[in-house]
Amino acid sequence: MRFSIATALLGPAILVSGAAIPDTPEGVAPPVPLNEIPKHTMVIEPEQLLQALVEKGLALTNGTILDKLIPSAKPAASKSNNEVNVNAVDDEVSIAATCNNPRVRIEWDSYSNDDKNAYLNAINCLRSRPASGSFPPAGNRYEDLVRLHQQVTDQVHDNAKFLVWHRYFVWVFEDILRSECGFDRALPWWDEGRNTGRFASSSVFSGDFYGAIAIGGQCVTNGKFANSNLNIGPGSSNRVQCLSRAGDSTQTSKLTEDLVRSVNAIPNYSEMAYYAEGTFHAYGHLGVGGTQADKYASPGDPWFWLHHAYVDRNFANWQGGDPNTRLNSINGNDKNGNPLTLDVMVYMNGLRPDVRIRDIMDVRSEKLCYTYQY
Ligand SMILES: *[C@@H]1O[C@H](CO)[C@@H](O)[C@H](O)[C@H]1NC(C)=O
Ligand SMILES: *[C@@H]1O[C@H](CO)[C@@H](O)[C@H](O)[C@H]1NC(C)=O
Ligand SMILES: [Cu+2]
Repeated sequence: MRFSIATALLGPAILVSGAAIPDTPEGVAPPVPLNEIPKHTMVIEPEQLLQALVEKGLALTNGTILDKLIPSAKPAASKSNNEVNVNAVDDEVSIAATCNNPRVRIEWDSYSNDDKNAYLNAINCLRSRPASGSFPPAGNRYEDLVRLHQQVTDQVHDNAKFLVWHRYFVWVFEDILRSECGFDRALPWWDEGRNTGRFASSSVFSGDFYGAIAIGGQCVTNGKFANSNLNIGPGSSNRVQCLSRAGDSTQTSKLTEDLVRSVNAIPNYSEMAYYAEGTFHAYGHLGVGGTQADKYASPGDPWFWLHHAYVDRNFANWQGGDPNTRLNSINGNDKNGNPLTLDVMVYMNGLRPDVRIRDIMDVRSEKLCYTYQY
């Protein structure tokens, strides 16, 4: 298997032509130079995914999934209009204990401006709260989460625990946002495949919300998180640095709806998880770049949660393709080569109670109790 580490390392820092790089304002630490950021290196090119699918007999042609390939990759046959009812509790799924009224995570474009502002303000609320003291050198409550991610990065990346750990991590973030900053709305996710190659012109990266993306590794100086100092990272080290980005549309151009459908056409959990991590997951991190490309400290850029909710939504959709099997079994190994089972623990290092994988396989479980708009 050929990993395009070169692409990851040499990925160009694309600047919007003509845009001046703003000086770092007083009190804002300089960005981590791009070549000092320990980036996500598990990167699988779309061509490699295609090749793997051909080898597995899940052949694709012309970049589009053939319907005949995998029945389970298609929407459930009974949903004949194939539009998912936002409020529907899927009564075909009678397996795990299901909650009666799951929260529906809403796609960014369906999320009102009022919701967007409330959500980003709630994140800033967490960033203004004191750290717990259990995750030094976190400088605020939000950074407790960043530090936790940094602590466990090697356990929960590059192996089959990746999807389940991050599922629970996003849920814990949401739970903290609700309980400590009064956030009482739906959690958003962003349909990145629908924005392939044009992240820079989306409202997400506008001055109203997350701020600019195509700034060549410089500090983010507009939007809700302008001129932020971060205390966690780069990598597994810690020093004060600004929130930075280095948008790279060559990465985000690879992140298409077809690509996600292709990954989700793989019936084997650990193989699907491997390609999910190395393709759309990696392209999103590297495509936003700067802080977000840091494998350890990427939650320092709050865009992380939109991205990982999207990764989780793709996982949930994959599970929905064959719920009887995919909500009730797991395979693959942890970092040490031990097989994952439904009884394996998912750790939050005290931020929230640890859970077993079985508690979080179904997003509609009593524990999690959410679903996705589509
Ligand atoms: C590509 O594949 C799709 C799905 O099978 C098919 O509908 C479409 O006609 C194909 N396009 C070409 C140019 O062959
Ligand atoms: C799933 O894929 C893994 C990795 O390729 C393999 O070891 C395992 O046997 C597969 N499981 C099934 C049920 O095919
Ligand atoms: Cu991660």
